[in-house]
Amino acid sequence: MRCDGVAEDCKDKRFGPWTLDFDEAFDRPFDSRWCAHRLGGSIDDIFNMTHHIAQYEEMCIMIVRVDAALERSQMYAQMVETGVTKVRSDVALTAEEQAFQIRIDAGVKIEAKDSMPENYRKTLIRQMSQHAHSEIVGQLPEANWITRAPTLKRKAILLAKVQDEAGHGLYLYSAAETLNVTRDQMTRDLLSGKSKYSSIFNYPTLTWADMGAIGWLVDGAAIINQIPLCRCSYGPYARAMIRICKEESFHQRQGFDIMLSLCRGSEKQKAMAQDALDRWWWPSLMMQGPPDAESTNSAQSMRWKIKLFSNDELRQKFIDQTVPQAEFLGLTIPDPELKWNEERKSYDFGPIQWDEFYEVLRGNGPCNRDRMRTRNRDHETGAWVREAAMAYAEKHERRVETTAQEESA
Ligand code: FAQ
Repeated sequence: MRCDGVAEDCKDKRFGPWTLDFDEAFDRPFDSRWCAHRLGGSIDDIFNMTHHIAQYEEMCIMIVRVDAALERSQMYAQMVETGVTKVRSDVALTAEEQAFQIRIDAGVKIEAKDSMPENYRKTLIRQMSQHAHSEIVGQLPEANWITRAPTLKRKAILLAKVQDEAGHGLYLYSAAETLNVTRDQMTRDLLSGKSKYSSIFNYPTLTWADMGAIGWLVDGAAIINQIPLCRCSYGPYARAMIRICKEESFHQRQGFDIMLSLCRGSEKQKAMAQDALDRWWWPSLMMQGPPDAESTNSAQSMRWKIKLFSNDELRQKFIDQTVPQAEFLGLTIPDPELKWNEERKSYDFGPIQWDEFYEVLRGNGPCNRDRMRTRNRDHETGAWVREAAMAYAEKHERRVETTAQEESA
């Protein structure tokens, strides 16, 4: 995938038109010399670059870190008691489970037809279907603004982004289907409320600035979580995530671009951007899941390398990446306790309102009921599309059969 652009709103005007080849970028660790060459600046310039490559750098750096973490994660394989969830020690595993764990520890990708412990399969179905549902329900808050986008260009971009999210849902449902669950079943579980989707999509989009905040913060948090998933142990999930991450990276940048335009606009526009940041900041931090001490699935998922980083590690990473971006925009993160910690080389931050998160998970967020009502309504009104697709598939199959019979006659 190639991307061309003009660094019109770059801090450093020396960066003229640029082109990035994300396929190429993905295959290599971060290399400032290569970046300088690709972007036509000097190596020193690379470090002065603003958001145009921030996400790209982030991707490359994370890939390198994931490699390191893969080695580091051996220590989770030793873990028996995490404080909340018990992970069985090697001796408590059956011979098949031990053999499976050895393959995982060796970094072997598990494929659909490989034998796997039933709980590994169930954990993947749970996480992947929740992930797919998040992409599908995640279209609703932004779709709300397609008809009210301020310019034709913004409308086209938003429309394309929302379509991308639908596509991500489809890749993920397809990847989950390799685990012997049907898409119909996963859809039924979403519509009945049995299956979860990300808490973040239960918040309302009140102004156009929310489109900026969602792209910048929500897609930004999603990427931090999803880049490591490109290296997760289940092959079909990992491969689906590679393409998704490439697209999410553009989504994040388009959100940042909206915020930048607002922040460089009138006082009123900048106030809109600040208001959106104020409302989306804390819910974005909650996206990475409960604190490690309360995360029921993390220990086992990390042992199986479905998750490569803990919820708290990803949250910290998101904060460390986003604070400088907020500073560049001239916006204030709504956290009086946010402070750089020189010793940890990370930001300290204030307490997260976990009660609010659990209320949203219980179905009591600002938009839970509305989202489920809309999703159910859309599923019903879309029945004719599914019926037409089925009728076409049957007709096509009959034609193929008839042609085959005619040819053999
Ligand atoms: N919302 O034990 P853990 C996107 C549940 S995609 C709701 O830590 P786990 C793209 C969790 O399911 C965003 N529920 O769980 C986009 C579990 O309940 P369960 C979605 C949550 O699985 C952008 C319980 O709490 N991304 O945004 C949440 O190890 C813009 C205990 O938690 C993914 O799904 C939450 N935030 O870790 C689209 C990525 N957090 O199932 C449109 C893949 C936790 O036992 C517009 N998923 N819970 O009943 C993951 O990486 C993991 O599932 C975590 C949670 C990290 C989300």
